[in-house]
Amino acid sequence: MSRSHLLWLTLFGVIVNQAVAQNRVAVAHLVSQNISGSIVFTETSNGLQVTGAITGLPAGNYGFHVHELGDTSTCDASGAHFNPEVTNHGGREHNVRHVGDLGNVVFVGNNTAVATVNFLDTIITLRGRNNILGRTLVLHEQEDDLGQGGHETSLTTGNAGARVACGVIGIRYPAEPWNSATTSLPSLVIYALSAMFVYLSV
Ligand SMILES: *[C@@H]1O[C@H](CO)[C@@H](O)[C@H](O)[C@H]1NC(C)=O
Ligand SMILES: *[C@@H]1O[C@H](CO)[C@@H](O)[C@H](O)[C@H]1NC(C)=O
Ligand SMILES: [Cu+2]
Repeated sequence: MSRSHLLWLTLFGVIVNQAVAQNRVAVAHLVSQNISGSIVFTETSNGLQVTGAITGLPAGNYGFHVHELGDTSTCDASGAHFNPEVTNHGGREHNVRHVGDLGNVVFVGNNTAVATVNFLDTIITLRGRNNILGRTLVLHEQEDDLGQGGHETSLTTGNAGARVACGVIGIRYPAEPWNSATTSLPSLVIYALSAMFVYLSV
């Protein structure tokens, strides 16, 4: 086999590898004395779809963020907002926001209020620099003012108050390693075959 064949084979392997890279899914469970909820993060071609439901708070708006550490020994142990670009706090749809700023969840209902969560976010990811895997999803006791409340903590936390529930964001799918940008079993097979051809040809 010639070197140009090898080059094409390797290129083919890389392209197929990209094509078969699976969409990743992560999950976080928010549990405390009165609160119960599960939030799922699903990769799509347009961003990360965030879906789920939370119960246990009165109707209203409550701050909802990804915090930087995966330590939930207490919700305070999860550190500050995930903010790799070191910006001011903002709303989910603002140009200036922490990566972890997901705005508010809205609880609706009189006796048993429920927050239904369903939005697409183009900033948080499950790979690369803004990967939220292993960090913590936090629900606050107050509304996030999205940086616009004029309070001394508006530009750092949105003045959202204490943390009432939190959960580490973990792998739901696939079970195979997430360490490479494009992991999947078929891609590993293709790389192994490419390497074998290179070995046999030299
Ligand atoms: C849970 O709800 C009960 C009843 O409303 C309340 O008394 C209690 O303080 C709540 N617990 C927490 C941690 O908010
Ligand atoms: C809450 O109760 C009020 C009055 O009882 C009613 O008009 C309203 O529709 C209820 N809201 C929800 C979300 O159930
Ligand atoms: Cu927060």
